[in-house]
Order: sequence, then structure tokens, then C-alpha cells
Amino acid sequence: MELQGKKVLVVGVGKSGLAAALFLRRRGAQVTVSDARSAEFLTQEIPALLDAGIMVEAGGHGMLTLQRQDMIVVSPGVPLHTPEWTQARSLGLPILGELELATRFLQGAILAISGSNGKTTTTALCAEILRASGTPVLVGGNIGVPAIALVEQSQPAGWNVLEVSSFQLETTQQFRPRIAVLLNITPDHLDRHGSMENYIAAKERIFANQTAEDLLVLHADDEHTQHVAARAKSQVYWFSAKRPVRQGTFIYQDAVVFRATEQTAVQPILPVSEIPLKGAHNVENVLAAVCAARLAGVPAETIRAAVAGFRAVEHRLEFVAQVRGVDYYNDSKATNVDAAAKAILSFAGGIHLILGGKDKNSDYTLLRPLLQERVRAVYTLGAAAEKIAQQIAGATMVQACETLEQAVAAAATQARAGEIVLLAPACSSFDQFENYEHRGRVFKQCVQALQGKSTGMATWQSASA
Ligand code: UMA
Repeated sequence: MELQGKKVLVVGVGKSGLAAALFLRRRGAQVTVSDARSAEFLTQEIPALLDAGIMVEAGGHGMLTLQRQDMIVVSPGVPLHTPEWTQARSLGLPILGELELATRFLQGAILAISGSNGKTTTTALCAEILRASGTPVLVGGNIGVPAIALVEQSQPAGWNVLEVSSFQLETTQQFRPRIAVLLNITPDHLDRHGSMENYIAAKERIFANQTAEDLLVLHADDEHTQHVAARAKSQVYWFSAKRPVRQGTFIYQDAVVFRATEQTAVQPILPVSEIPLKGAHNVENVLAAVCAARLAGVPAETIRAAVAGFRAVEHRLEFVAQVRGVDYYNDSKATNVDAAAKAILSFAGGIHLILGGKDKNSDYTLLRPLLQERVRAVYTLGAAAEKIAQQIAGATMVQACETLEQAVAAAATQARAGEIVLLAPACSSFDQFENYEHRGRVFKQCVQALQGKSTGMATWQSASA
């Protein structure tokens, strides 16, 4: 793709937009960036962009600015199904997502991981295993480093391990991973995609351009990923924590095993007891990563050592501290109902659960059986608090807390030694925090502040009231 002299508009000045704009500028494009935020919120970004010779439009995306371009590059957070963007699309300009732009320039093979939950852990684990095998590895995408920022370091013989979200996949055209992993599909981001069908369609773009030379790893026990195989042209491998699969990874005699084809013998990779991560969902993530790594040619012994040495990624069921016998876990990345359910399932009971944030048109009633079974109390916060309280009424005790600080303090007051305080909010964070990382950090600060500090009594109300 020739960029020299091309007029390109980059929409959104977050991580992706900034990295894309600077990349395009370095390649000789005439770049303008446009952000919905007004200039007073972009005081850090604007000087750096102007210095790099990039024009800036703040406070919205003007139609006139759009009309002057040869190409538009959008950040993942920009929803394209709005009336404004439908009008913009009618101009007929090429519109590329940041991931698609990166795809056109990345050297080396792509291992892409998507799914509603578990993406980041699986991505980090895949990268760790590939690295242990001595191959040059870059890791990026939704995990935090935009794919476009990897281009200049990418190597023909290396692997680019990318976590890809439905937002990023939605705008792909030529994106073609050598190995694609689809972990699971459960309702998420329905506010953005409009329906489950649209959400699944976006996820399926991970393998849309794969051919018979490429490999696709799917979860054999997930209702939706089971069915997408029929639409894949690539070679499909499966992973399952429940039963043997034809080809792929599964549990056999308490070990993770790999089978290359139905005719070949199973190859033991590592005992399940060596998996250092908490929760049944993490066994699934390990199965997926092991399958991808075997398909990438990494020997069993290397995989075993890399998995055993792997530590939980920050904000994913991360153990924070034990305070007066109570264990605190930060799962701020549990930004949807299914992820929160998986976090709850990781503990047998005695859970004090912090739920809430920005609602994504989610159905919290799905949590009711688990709340009844394992959760002693729920502490709600944020914009979704009232909806959650209504939908889970009667399943367990509910205490309304406006802020995370209040929720941690209330949970600390109620939790007894041997119990768990778990932040697994089932919502996004954007009502009260910059992002889920910010929320997770605040949670950890609250827990640290608790150490040595006494808490007051909280007022209780029954959820059924
Ligand atoms: N903006 C506009 N117009 C719009 C919408 C947004 O101008 O219509 C502007 C905002 O004002 C802001 C910027 O766009 O200045 C933000 O862009 P962005 O939302 O695309 O965020 P980035 O900082 O570029 O981060 C993105 C991903 N964010 C989203 O998909 C929402 C990050 O994933 C990712 O780590 C990063 O690219 C690098 O690849 C975060 C995320 O929440 C973690 N992802 C969702 C999830 O995991 O559930 C999908």
C-alpha cells in the first residue's frame, strides 16, 4: 500500500489513533487526526501531533474534513453503524480499521486470539511459549499495544501474537492469521454491535480470509464456536476440558495432551496440576494456547516449562493480598456477565462480589444461580447499580455502594477470615474510570489501604426488599 503523499484521516486519538497517525506520517502521508473530544481534553496529544506535522480536528468529526481525504483509518472504539458514519461511508472512501492497516505492513506470521473472555491471558501465554522456543515474538492488539505500533520491529521469520477484539475485527478486509484462536463467544458489547448475530459475525472475521494452509483453533464446548467451524476454510483443531477431541488438545489422565490427527497417538504436554492459574476457565485458556503452540511447532517440553512458569496477567483474577484472613482478588477485566460468572466459579463459596460500572445492555439475571450458590453478598456500584440490584434481587444480599472505595470498605467489614472479596464487575469501567486497568489499580490501592486499617459497620438491606 503506497502512503507517500496520500491524504489520510485518522479517527480517534487514543492509543490506536496516535500510533496509526505517527506511522502514517513516517511513511509520508498527509495526516489529519480527528477526535470527538474537545481540545481541552487533548492537551498532551495536540502538541506532539502538531510537532510531527499532523493536523488535528478536535470536538467531532466534520463531514468537510472527511470529504478531503483519500483514506480513513478508524480506531477500534469508533462505532461505524451510526447515521453519521453511514453518511460518511456513502462518500465511497476506503475506511480501514487500525488492525487492518497494520495487517498490510506487518512482516512475519500472525497468531491471533479472540473470544469474549480469556483473550489477554491466552495471548500473553502464547507469546511466552513462542518466546521460550527461541523465535522472535511481538505481542500486541487489544492487549494494549496497538498492532500498528509493532510494524517497524516485525521480522519475516518472527511471530506477531495479537489479541483481537470484535471492534478491531469488524473493520478487517485482508486480515489473515496463520493461526487463529477463537476461545468462546458469549454476549458482550451488544450496545455497540446491536445484536448477538452481528457480534458473532465480527468474531468470525478472525478466520474469514484464512485458506486451507491456515489453522483455526476452536473451543469444542462452546455453543457458538462449535458452529462456526462449518464456515471455515482453514484446518480446524479443537480444545476441550471435558472430552477427547479428534485433533487438538484435551485432558487425558490428569494431563493436558495434544493429538495432531485422529490417527496419531496422544502426546502428553503437562500435568493439569502444573497449571499455575486459578479457575476452570484458565485450564481452557491453557488448552487453547498449548494447541496453538504445538501447531506453531513448539516442542512439548518447551511448552510445559513455559506454562508452569507463567503468572496471572494483571487485572485477570489477580491475587492482591490477604487482609485479616480475607483474600482479595482483582478481576477488573471481567467486563461482561460471562467473565464475572467464570470468576465466581473459580471459588467454592464465601464470596463477597463487587459488581457494577457501565452497563452494556447485559442480562445480569444469568448470574442468579451462581450468586445463590456461592456469593454471600454483592456490593453494587456505578451507573449499572440499580439495574443489577433489580435483576439479582432475592438471589443474595445486595448493598448499594456508590464508589469502589465504598464497596471495598463494605466488603471488608462483612467478610470473615477464609472468605473472598472479588472485584469481577460484569460491566465496563467508563462511567467512573479511564479504563479497566485504572479500576483495577484503584481496587488494589483500596486493598492496600485496608491493611492495618479498621473498617466501620455497614448498613444492610435485603436484596428482596
Ligand atoms: N473517539 C472518537 N470518536 C468516536 C469514538 C471514540 O473520536 O466515535 C475517540 C475518543 O475520544 C478517544 C479515542 O477515540 O480519544 C479512543 O479510541 P479507542 O476507544 O479506539 O481506544 P484506544 O485507546 O485506541 O484503545 C484501543 C482499544 N479500545 C477499545 O477497543 C475501546 C483497547 O482495548 C486496546 O488495548 C488498544 O486499542 C490497543 O489495541 C481496550 C478495550 O476496552 C482494552 N477493548 C474492549 C474489550 O477488551 O472488551 C474491546
